[in-house]
Amino acid sequence: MRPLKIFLASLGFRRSVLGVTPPLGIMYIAAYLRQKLNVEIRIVNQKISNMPNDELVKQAKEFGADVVGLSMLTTNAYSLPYITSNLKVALPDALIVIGGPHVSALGAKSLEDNLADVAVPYEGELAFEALINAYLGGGDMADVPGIFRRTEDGVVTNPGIIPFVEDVDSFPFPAYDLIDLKAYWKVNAMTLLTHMKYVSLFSSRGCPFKCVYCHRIFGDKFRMHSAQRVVEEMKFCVKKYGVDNFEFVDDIFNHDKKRLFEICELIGKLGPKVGLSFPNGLRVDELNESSINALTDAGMYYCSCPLESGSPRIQKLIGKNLNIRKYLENVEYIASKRIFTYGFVMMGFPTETEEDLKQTMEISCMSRLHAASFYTLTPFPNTKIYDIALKNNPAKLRNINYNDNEYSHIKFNLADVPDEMLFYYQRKANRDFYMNPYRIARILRDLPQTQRLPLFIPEYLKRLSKGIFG
Ligand code: B12
Ligand code: SF4
Repeated sequence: MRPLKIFLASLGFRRSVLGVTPPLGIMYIAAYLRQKLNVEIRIVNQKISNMPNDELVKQAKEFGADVVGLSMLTTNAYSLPYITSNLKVALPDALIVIGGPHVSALGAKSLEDNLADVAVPYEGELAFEALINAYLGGGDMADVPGIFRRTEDGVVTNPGIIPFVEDVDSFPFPAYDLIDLKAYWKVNAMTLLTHMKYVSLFSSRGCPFKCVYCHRIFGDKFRMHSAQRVVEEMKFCVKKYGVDNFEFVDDIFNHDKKRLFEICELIGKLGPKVGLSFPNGLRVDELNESSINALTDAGMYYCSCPLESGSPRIQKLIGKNLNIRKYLENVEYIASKRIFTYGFVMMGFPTETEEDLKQTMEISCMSRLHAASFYTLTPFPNTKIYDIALKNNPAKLRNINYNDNEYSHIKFNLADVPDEMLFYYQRKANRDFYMNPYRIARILRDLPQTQRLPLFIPEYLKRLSKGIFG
């Protein structure tokens, strides 16, 4: 029997300096499906070449796809209506499945403005397998729990929830062979560095914390790849692709302290020296000097340090409950090792006052962070912060447009201060934070690829002028 042809695409366009990472979600799904079923899979990441939508549809048709799986963030979902209606013309018999963070956020609504047949929220491997078995006649799509289906009577939500896989080591390595890894080495990675032979690793799934702005796509139970498995994957990438850099994009890599030390020890035995970066995935107040030493010895050179808010009241409100004193101490210690530290800060939380904004700015400026981004809170559906905003101020949610939004350009304001004040504090934070000769000297000393700094000046100027020109 000929293999079932599955075309998997990650949607969206690359804009400005934003990074493009290998599409791990569909790479994991591809590896899993080909282990379980007789399938031939092609992967396309629209962002890597800014492939036009028509070209994407053409490639799916040329491939002769029986099933098309589309993956996307909410900010990238705006092309779904166009892509799915053209796929329906090009491949009238193909099953179109959508998944990824957007479906986890919007649920059944993700099928409303487009022609996809099925939508899968949360972890995708088991559900996709069950769907394909049903498509091939070995079951009924109505029996796959927790998915959304288009039927003659409209969109139906199947009862139950898709189970999360407990033993994540049972997943094969993501399908590196189905992407052109070298293409990712020519564009900015999530660290915004480039020209590194790197891969992204997602070494654990799920997070037990309860930040109100977060989806927790992988549930609230921390499920981790074993240290052996993580380093085995690294070894595989080193040997097969000549990789010498690893970007961890976990939700909370350091949640299991024992595993952190084991991974670092095993990396030490890997042979060639590798670089480690954490553009995501470290909860800084859960680190201590010995874990920081272990990560540094293992090769860490870049570490993002999410603060979100410097106001203890807001920390409580958003459920992050960061220990700010410990955060500052740890940032200082990490930075003292000349590891580039990058702070993530958010402004515009519901009920946030001028006093809270000032506190956030002061904590950021007094920290030893090398760099920081002062973002605007964006409430995504299916998060608690969205429900809070809906209750406190529904009018503010009415005009939200997620399309193509990215980081600094977002202008929502759910705080208790006028827009002018919120944007004023974002501009001031950007000014006061960076206009510090010691910080500038440390950036120049510790940032890998300092020669690329001029590329970020336009972005910085946009941030410095946010709200001034409308
Ligand atoms: C790497 C990353 C990025 C990268 C690239 C992401 C990408 N794929 O394009 C960069 C740096 C560019 C980025 C940017 C942003 N990001 Co980001 N990012 C991540 C991060 C840290 C890891 C992604 C990853 O590789 N996960 C691992 C893989 C295995 O998971 P996955 O892709 O979700 O896939 C699984 C399921 O979703 C599902 N699945 C996925 N695709 C499909 C397809 C089908 C057909 C099926 C059936 C199932 C399925 O199965 C997969 C395996 O189980 C996640 C956090 C997280 N926990 O995932 C946030 C996350 C995806 N980002 C998020 C956000 C908000 C953003 C920004 C919008 C931030 C901002 N305000 O500017 C920007 C987007 C800007 C833009 N315009 O594009 C949110 C998404 C929310 C949403 N509703 O879309 C997340 C979930 C963080 C969070 N906890 O809220 N991000
Ligand atoms: S620590 Fe990170 S992944 Fe966990 S709930 Fe908070 S934002 Fe989400």
